[in-house]
Amino acid sequence: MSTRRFAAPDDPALDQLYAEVAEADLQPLWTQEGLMPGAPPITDVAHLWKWKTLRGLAESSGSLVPIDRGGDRRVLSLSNPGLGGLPFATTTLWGAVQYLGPGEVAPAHHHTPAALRFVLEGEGVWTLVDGDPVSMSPGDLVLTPSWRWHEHHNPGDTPMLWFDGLDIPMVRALDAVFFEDGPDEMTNRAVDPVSSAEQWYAGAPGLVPVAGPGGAAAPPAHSPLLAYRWAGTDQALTAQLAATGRSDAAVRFTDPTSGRDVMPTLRCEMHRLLPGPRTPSTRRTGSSVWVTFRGAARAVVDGRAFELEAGDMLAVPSWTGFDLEAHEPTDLFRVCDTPVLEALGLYRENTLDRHQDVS
Ligand code: GTQ
Ligand code: FE2
Repeated sequence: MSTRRFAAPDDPALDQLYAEVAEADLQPLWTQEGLMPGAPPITDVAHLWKWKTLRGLAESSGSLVPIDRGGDRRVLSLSNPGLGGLPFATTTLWGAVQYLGPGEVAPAHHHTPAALRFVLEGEGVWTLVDGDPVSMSPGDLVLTPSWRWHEHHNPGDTPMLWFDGLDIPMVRALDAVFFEDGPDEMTNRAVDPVSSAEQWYAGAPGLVPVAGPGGAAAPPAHSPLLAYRWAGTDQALTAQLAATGRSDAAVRFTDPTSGRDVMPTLRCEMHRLLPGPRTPSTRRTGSSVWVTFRGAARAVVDGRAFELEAGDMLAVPSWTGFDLEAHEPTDLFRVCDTPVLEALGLYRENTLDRHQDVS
C-alpha cells in the first residue's frame, strides 16, 4: 500500500479536517503505514529451548514450588524473545514443559483454550479428561480439548515431564478465554492403561463405532479419541519408511471419525528422519513448535542452524524457511495452527528453489 501522505502542512482546512476526524475517533486509511505490507511482518523469532535447561529448571521448580489449589499447574512456558515478554512460544501457540512430581495432583479445571500433551519422561501418570482416566507414557499424545475437565495425577515415585501445546494466543486474540476451577479431585490411584475413549475409538485401525458413547448426539468439534499411543505412532512411521524406501516419514494425528485434525485449532504430526539428504526448504503461513523426542538433527530456520537433541523444543514462526537434516534416526513431534489457516482460506506454502543458505 502506498504510504504517501496527503497532509499539506500549509492548509489550515485540511489540518482542521484531520483534527475533527481524530476527535471523532476515526482514522483516514490514506495516512496508515504498514497496514497491508507485501508479506506478514513477523515479530516472533526462530528460537530453540534446550532440554538440559528446561529439565533442570522444571526439576528445581518441582522442589521449590508446591502445587496448590488456586495455583497453576507447574508449567514453564516457552517465551519467544521476539514477543516482548509474552509467555507464548509463537504468535499463535503456547508451548511449555510441565513437571508433575511423585504423589502430586494438579487439580481439576477447564478452559476454552485447547490443550495437548506430548509425554517426554516418566511413567505412571494419568490425566482425567471429562471423567475418563487416560494413562500417560513417553511418546504418547494426550488431548484435553476445549472446555473438557482435566486434572493430572502422579501416583508413582518418579516425576513426569511433558510438553504442553495450547492455542491460548489464538483464543485470547478472539476474546474467548474462559476458565473455571473444578470439583475436588479424585483420589490419586493407579488406573487402567486403556482409556474409555480408546476402547471406543482405537479398537482397530479404520474402524469406528456405528453409534458412539454419545448416541445420536452431534459429534464434538474435536477427536473423541483422547490418547494416541507411541506404539501406534512408531509402527505407522516404520511402515511408511518401509513402503517408500525414503529417509523421511511423517504422520498426522487425526479424529478417527472424520479424518480431520485432532482439534479445531491445532494440528499434530510426528516426523521421522533417518540420516540422509536435507529435506527441501519450505515456508508456510502459520507457526509451529517442534519437540524432539529422540535422536539428533539440524534444523535450519530462516538461514539459522539449530542443533536438536532429545527434549529440545524449537519455535518456527510463520513464513520462514525451514528444513531438517538428521545426524542419526530422529523423531520429532510438531504442533501447528494450520487448521485455522486452512479454515479461513489463509494457508500458503511453498518450497524454495534451493536450500536456504546457512549463516
Ligand atoms: O495442564 O491443564 O501448559 O491449564 C497451561 C495451562 C497446562 C494444564 C499449561 C493449563 C495446563
Ligand atoms: Fe488446563
